Amino acid sequence: MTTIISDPKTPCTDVDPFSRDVLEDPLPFQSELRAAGPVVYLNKYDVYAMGRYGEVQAALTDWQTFQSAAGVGLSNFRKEMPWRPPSLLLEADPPHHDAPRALLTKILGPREIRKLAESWTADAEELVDQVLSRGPEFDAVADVAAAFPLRVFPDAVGIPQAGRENLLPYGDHAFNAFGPPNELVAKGAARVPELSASIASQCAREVLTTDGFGAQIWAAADRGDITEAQAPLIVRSLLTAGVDTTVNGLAAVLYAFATNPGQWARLRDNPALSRTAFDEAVRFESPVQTFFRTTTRDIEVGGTLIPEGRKILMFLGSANRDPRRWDNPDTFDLNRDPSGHVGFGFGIHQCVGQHIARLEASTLLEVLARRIESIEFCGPTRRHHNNTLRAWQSLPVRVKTSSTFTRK
Ligand code: OVM
Repeated sequence: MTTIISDPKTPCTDVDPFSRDVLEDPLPFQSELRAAGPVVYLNKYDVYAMGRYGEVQAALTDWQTFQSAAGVGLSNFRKEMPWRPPSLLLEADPPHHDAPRALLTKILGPREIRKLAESWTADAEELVDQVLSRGPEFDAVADVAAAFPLRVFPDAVGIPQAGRENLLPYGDHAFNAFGPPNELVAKGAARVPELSASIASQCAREVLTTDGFGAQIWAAADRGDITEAQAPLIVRSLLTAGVDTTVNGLAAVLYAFATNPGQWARLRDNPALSRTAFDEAVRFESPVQTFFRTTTRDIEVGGTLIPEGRKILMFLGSANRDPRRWDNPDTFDLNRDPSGHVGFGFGIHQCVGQHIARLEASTLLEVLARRIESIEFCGPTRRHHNNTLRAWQSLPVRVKTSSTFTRK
């Protein structure tokens, strides 16, 4: 260990939060992290970490001190070449961040996207009917949580059919690449040239439909709100951030309901709870577990002096289960007000697609709640390991369909 920690009072740990053990079940480590102190040093990576809600939320709010422009992964853009051109949103700060952010805030705003609700409900009905017509057993990940976003989101962006099979693998690698260069990253590296080329080709003006989010981004370039060079990278942000995240958000809420039948009954009684349910699942499971920030100056946090230019790992998932902030944090509870969770981040970088994610979730959940009386697992559930995502590989379920729902 060559790094000298400037503050010897800072607790440290040799545990690797990106190890297979911790990825399989991060909760015990996160509990120890919160107990150890507001700031903990991760010896293996020579970085700091925060796991308590208060400090995580405050640091995400203070973008001037905790910048994103040096990269939100472990690797520092100032020292190492990034694996792809940096995102103009995620990996930028004001003033560069402003125009792309303002554009997506408008295009993906709650009012703008309301017109999608009707067709997404019809899509959800068709998908769910199709799945149920094959019998009461299916995989809630492949058949529903992945199938639904892949059915509605690429169309909403306006990308061609060809290459859509690359969206999930590309996102999986992008989220792995925020972590350390471990075997998960190595496994994805071979396909980077192919996947990057495929995604880049889907961001070009010529291939996009005239009525999607992609076309709206290019129209902003025509108006001069953004540059022509920025447009394809902003489309790329939608394709990177908008698929694996929603797939795992939907998987999270389906898992939560399968393990909490009483909560499913509550949703069926009151489908208007679908949005609360989704946000509670995002809090409970935190599909995006972590992001790094980099200090722009020396900053003291909870008695630890973090020097300028250091990486800090923000544990969103840990903050979302911090008992200092949440009553019974390990309970999935539709009675709770989950707002304030940091599962979408917090501050100027807070997920700009969150209204899209909620619309996907609410349209799907409302259809499922009408058609399905009960959900239970009928086989072993399997996690998918990713350096950043808390993900599911497989959730085999058996459902009982509603007696009020009859097929024609
Ligand atoms: C982006 C991007 C990529 C991954 C995640 C994300 C959660 C954004 O390319 O802008 O936000």
